[in-house]
Amino acid sequence: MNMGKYITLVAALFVFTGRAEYKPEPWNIKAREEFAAKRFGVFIHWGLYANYAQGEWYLQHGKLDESAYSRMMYGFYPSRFDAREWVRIIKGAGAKYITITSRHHDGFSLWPTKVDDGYNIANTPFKRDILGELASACREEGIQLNFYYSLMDWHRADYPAGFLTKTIPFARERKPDYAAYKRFMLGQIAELIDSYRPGVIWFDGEWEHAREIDGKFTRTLDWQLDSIYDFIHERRTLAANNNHQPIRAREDIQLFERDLPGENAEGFSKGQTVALDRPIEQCDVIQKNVWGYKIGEKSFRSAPEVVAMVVRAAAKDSNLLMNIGPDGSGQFPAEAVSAMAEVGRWFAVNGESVYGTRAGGVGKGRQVVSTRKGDDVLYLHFLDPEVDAFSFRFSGKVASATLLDGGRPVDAVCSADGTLAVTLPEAGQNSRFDRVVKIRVADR
Ligand code: FHN
Repeated sequence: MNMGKYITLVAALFVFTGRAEYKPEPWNIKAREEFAAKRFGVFIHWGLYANYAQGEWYLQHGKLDESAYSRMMYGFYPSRFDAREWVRIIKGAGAKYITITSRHHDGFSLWPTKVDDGYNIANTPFKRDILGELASACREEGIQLNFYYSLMDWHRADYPAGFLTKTIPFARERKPDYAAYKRFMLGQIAELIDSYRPGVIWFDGEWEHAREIDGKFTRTLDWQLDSIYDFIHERRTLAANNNHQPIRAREDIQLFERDLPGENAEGFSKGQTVALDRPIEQCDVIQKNVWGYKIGEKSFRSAPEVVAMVVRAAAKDSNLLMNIGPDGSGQFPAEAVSAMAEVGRWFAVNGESVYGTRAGGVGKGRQVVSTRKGDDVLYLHFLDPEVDAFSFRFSGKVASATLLDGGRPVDAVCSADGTLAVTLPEAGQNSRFDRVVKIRVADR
């Protein structure tokens, strides 16, 4: 479209809707691209709930009284918290960024915020600025830090309680006032951005006021999200929203909770069409079924499972954000630490087949998937230890085909009918893990 036509179109839209069509700025597009290239991040759900060790929803699931739950602030002392150690483990796993709950639904803030009623880390016996320490450690190690931020709040009286928040026994008088609550959120977001320079503000909880009621999609609160997103963008930070809805113009990253983009296996992504013009991120849990640490949950994902999840996500043009819930002492569960170390060993050898790649476009269900770098390199990921061969339609010429781990040549035979048949050499010792074949495509 030439510039004249574009200006006319924008002007027409402005007259028609009263506002100009949103157009991301160049910094914003660049930040999106850099985010997408990272492909693997670690989510951290941590707050007062870690002390109860019953998952991050314990206040609501445990049918607790909010005033009783929040007293844990006076007993929060994670004596083993060491931001550098967290970052060492995460970086060692091959992850390129961290997204931590600055404030989850329970409303407790992990930094010494000046704009709340005192429900934050500064008033615990621990006192230390957790986000500040983590931000410094991330900066030292070149890891991006992002902040999860809950829109829904189970603690503040001015938050207009939706269907879930209403179920929580609340000792004070509720005085819903969205204007006041929004001012509070913007004050916190400005603090977070100015103090710690995150890459992304990652929202959650909008869904308490946007959901199906009697078969009809209904909004029970106007969150005024566009103005919140503009506020974040003015500060050169990306905005994302885990709202389980189709993406909006101002949202920089499309989020899928526990579902691969376009699949709705967990039922969170009904009606969420896949955005083709935005980075995508799938989040999931390493300690199964919970985000915040739960002492009785013994089931953890293994390293090959985590690798397969990252790879399957990358093969769908998506990042994977794998969650770890530290315990009340401030440490990651031992099972997660050992799995992540193994994941890191896989990434040290095979990382190039994930970082900075795009969807490869060929594959066989969940067993074989692919990623690519431009038109020159295709990576075939053999995720099922039982599958050692794969054929697909291929119009180019193969310059070389090798196993990424060790560099052994791989049989890659082109047929006259335009099929490329790839057969792995004998399965290596590493076959619990994704085996990657790197195919270099010859110049035409
Ligand atoms: O309710 C939260 C849950 O605790 C967790 O934070 C996840 C992460 O994606 N999001 C919500 C559920 O959609």
